[in-house]
Amino acid sequence: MKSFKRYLITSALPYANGPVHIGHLAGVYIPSDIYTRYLRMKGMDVISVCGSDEHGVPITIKARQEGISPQDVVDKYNAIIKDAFARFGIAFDIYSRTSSKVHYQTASEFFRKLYDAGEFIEKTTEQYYDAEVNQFLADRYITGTCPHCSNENAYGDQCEKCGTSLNATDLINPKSTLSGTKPVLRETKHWFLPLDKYQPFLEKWILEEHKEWKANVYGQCKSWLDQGLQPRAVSRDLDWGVPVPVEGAEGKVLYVWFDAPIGYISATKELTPEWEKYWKDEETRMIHFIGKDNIVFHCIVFPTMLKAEGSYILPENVPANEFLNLEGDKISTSRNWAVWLHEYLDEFPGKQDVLRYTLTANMPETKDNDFTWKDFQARNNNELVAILGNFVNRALVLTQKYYEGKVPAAGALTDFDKETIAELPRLKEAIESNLEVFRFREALKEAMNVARLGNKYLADTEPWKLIKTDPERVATIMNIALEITANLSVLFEPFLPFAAEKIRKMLNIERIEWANAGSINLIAAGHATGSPELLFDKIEDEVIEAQLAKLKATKEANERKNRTVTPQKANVSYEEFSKMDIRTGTVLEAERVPKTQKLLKMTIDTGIDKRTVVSGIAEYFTPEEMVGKQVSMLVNLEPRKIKGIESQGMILMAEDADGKLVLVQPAAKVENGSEIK
Ligand code: B3M
Ligand code: ZN
Repeated sequence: MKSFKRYLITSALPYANGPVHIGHLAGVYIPSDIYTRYLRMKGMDVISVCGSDEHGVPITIKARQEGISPQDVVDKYNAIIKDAFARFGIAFDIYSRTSSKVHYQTASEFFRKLYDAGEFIEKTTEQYYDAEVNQFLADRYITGTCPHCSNENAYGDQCEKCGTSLNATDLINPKSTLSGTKPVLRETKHWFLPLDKYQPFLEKWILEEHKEWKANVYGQCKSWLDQGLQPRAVSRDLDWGVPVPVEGAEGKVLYVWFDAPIGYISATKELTPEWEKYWKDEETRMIHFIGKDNIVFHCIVFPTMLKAEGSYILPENVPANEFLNLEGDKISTSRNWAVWLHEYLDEFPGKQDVLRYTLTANMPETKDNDFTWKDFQARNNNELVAILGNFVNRALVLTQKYYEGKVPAAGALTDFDKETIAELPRLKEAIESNLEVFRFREALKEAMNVARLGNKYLADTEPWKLIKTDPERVATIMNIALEITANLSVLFEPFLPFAAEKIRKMLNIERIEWANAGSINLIAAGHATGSPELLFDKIEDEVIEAQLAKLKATKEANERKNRTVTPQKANVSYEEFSKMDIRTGTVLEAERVPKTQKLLKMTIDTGIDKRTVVSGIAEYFTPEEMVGKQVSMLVNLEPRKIKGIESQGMILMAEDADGKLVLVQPAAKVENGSEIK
């Protein structure tokens, strides 16, 4: 085991093309926050850096959608994200942005150093180019037909229908989304990082030396390595990003996944002049908190960059979580299927810890997990209120009642007291050992067990019954109950910082170091506690129903949006239209055509004559329903044989996007044979 002097914690830089939602929180930011707070309480030298990822195609696409500049997009979302993190109490030492000057400089120098050392391969390849707008096209700017499933709206990098990842050149009928025209292939030069050259190094470093990484992370790395790494382009033809700092690279920028992780370095530089000790000293333990879709970049690409540069340390661990779903559905920014952090903070003021608690208890550590509002309510009411809040409240209220708020001195301890007290260091140790290996759910459970222990202690000792007969015993009980409360203020600090602070305020104590927790020597006898208040309050059904209604409205809006209307057909002249002879008629008889699902055979009084029509409407209308109905009918349609029956005309129907048929009828009864024009 290497020894470490300090920690550098990084959290994936959110793209500044939208706000942060609960999926981001559960995947990345709550884990990194718990871990950072824990290390700080242990008195470690630790810094936590983050910031907005402000480059890349997602930003330019958002700008196009909103009709504003990429700079406007990142300014807007950087502000929203930064503010929401601060209100939520995420303990970054710095929240920076990759559009900062320091970052441009840092990223350029980094590239330049690798370039000068001959680390890159220069390659000219053919890429799609939109001649109409004079621009090379990023994969996301090209759509076409998927060669695997024939989906006509596949992207140049992926078909979202069948999930296959594609090359833009695989698409059938490629189309530029910028101009709608067919893109042409054109030669362009780019710089490639030779990951293949670093394969042996990566195999040894990850597969042999980091077997302790989480199974999902290790597994993904292994599968990448097993497939064999290929050189990867680190530049793009785009007008948004850090310019490639070499001659002859006009119009080219660093690939966003090259510049973004360097953002961690830039942020550290901005934070402290001593940044190098966090990045270049082997005694620093660097930990990247990320989501599962970022694994390859943080475990393979960025470490290769750092290794090639030569003066940087590598991450010790890369704890990635899986994804969180919302009410059984994949969280999606474009479908607005999310609980947005900034909205939550507005709608649930003072309830940061309820969301922290729910998301930690459901953290998708080893598999995808689901957030539901009902579970949120249950966790609050049955756990935070009924267990943690209840215990803290009883301890403080009884102290107020019996001792005017002063901590009573303990007398002789019973065996039960001793057993209870002995649980404290054991639970503390269980929290620690889980946190050390990024098992946050388990750690939280153990913290909750401390509150359970307190509740059980009071329930079993029943001080409210003894106060009349044995006040001395009650003093000991309440002393221990208050010591457990003080322990809670320490042990919950990484998870529920707002509640921990409230407990400290109620106890009227300063923050206690982690090392001192687990004992019952945290508050002196005679110490005056503050006034008790409720730690958490119950969340009522109406509140949850309102959130569910909001989601339901989102779902309905999405469904409306998805209903597509068939585009208009080519124009016809009045001449052509007037050739069609459409009349009103009445159905006289109707029967199913035997051995078919859809066909009805009807006799219709057209006003001109009585004739037979076969129509594919049997799934929507029974023969009985049709008899007596007035219909609109194209009477001069060329007769044709359907299942051996000659059909002499066509009944007009309205058909919606789902294929549902509705009769087109005159609004009031008219004579059969009336012309419709
Ligand atoms: N912005 C991707 C993401 O949010 C990306 C992370 C960058 S970390 C250097 O999933
Ligand atoms: Zn497909």
